[in-house]
Amino acid sequence: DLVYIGRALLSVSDKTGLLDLARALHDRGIELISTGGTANALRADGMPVRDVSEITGFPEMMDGRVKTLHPNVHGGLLALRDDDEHLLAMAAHGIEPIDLLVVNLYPFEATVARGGSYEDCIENIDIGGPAMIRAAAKNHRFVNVVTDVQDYPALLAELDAHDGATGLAFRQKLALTAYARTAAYDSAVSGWMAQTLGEVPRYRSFAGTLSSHLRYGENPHQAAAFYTDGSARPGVATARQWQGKELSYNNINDTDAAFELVAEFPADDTPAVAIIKHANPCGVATGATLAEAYARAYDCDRTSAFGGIVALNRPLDGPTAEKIAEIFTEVVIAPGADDAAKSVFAAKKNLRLLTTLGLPDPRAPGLAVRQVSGGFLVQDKDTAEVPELKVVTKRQPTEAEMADALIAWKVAKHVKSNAIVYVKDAATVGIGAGQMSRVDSTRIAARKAEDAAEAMGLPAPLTKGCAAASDAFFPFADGVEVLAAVGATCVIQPGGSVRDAEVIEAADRLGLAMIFTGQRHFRH
Ligand code: 93A
Repeated sequence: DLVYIGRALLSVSDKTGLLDLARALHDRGIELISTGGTANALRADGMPVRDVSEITGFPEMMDGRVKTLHPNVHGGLLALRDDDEHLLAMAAHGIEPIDLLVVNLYPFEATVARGGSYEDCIENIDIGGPAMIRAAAKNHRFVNVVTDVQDYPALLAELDAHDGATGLAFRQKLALTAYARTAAYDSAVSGWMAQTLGEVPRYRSFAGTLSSHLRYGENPHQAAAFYTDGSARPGVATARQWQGKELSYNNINDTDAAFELVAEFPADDTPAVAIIKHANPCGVATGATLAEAYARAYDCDRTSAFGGIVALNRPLDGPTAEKIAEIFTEVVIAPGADDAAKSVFAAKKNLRLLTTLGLPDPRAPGLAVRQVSGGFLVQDKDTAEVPELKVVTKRQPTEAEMADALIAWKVAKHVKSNAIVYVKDAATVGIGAGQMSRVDSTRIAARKAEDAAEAMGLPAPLTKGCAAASDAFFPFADGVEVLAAVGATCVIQPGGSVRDAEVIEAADRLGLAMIFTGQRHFRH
């Protein structure tokens, strides 16, 4: 099953590593054929190369839309070398075999990521490249197909190992990568069109590029890998890691949750910090300085913050780094870090520091995908901003209550349902997450606030005079009664229950101010 390579067709948009590869192939006596730009690059380096137009007998035409779409190319890739009829057809039509295809495609994904125009994106849909890749991959019994710059060294190593030939297993692996590449490419194209047209496509697949093999998944017995979709969004997928061990599956998930939450607090506003544990926030706060914001977020739940993930809405500075370094923290992510911060962390070998080029836009559209048995659910990301606030009680919230309520509302959006969030003076003082009953979340959040008071040696309750957010409406008045009992004086919630009148009446009776957002933020 060894295949010796006599002729190679090279046609690449990304010319990284091209010259070294071509030189190595040429040195092995392999004849090179190329399309326009690739041929120019090779000739400029003094390499002999045949133009593909010489093979096809046609010039490259229509702005390059038709370069390689020709039987002399596709016959050379698809012909079975051990089939008499195929060999006769080759001889009859002057088709020369092509044993190696090296193609990388027009940069469609990158064009979308940099916000290219509609026409720009369309022009970057490669047709001839995928056609050749699929042909060569189908004929992997005889043909090698390389679609990734990353595989150039492996190809040369394989040729070295087999005296200038490749083995079947190697070609099969290349073919697998080739089909995965064209599938991801077309799914990027259809995904972009669906998004642009606002349509729900009949078929849905998701494009991703392997970023790394993870040591394991959510648990050690689960294999896992991280795929990135090529988006330019600042976040865990595009962050730079300065130090610390490799990120784990759970780290990546939690870091994403932390950064998306803190991005709700614009960088040019007040410094803000979010600490995440098991995908839920265990402390979120703003402060006069970043260090103060961190300290206040930490105070919400010191126990849970241990081994947590910290996200900041502005570049990490030295004083904040020193505070964070006082306890064991898994990951810190921020839109930058200064030298003082980096030197503080340098002593903490296991702490992972990630920096991004900014905060993600929480309003940017996107899709959220969830797998179920037999399929997957797709929905728009929850990008919603508070639309219209309506005070429904006799008492209006004070300015401070309103500010706290809005922070609580932002945080509640990032807490698993049922979510209850207490905020006092721009810091969470109790978070109740992921309960089956809303009243339970309310009680748990209150108990967390008691624990926090005890941990700091402060008199309870810290919830006295706080604003409380609920991610969904209160179906009964009992939830509001619990909130009043723990000392909340202002409540923000969607409203919309058939019993809203009872709920509002209870709030009025208990002297609470209540704000309706008209919008729910379930998160499961
Ligand atoms: O416009 S195309 O779809 N039409 C073609 O026939 C064709 N053949 C190769 N694009 C085509 N290609 C692509 O051109 C390759 O996939 C590669 O990305 C690019 C290389 O062009 P050049 O060698 O001129 O830089």
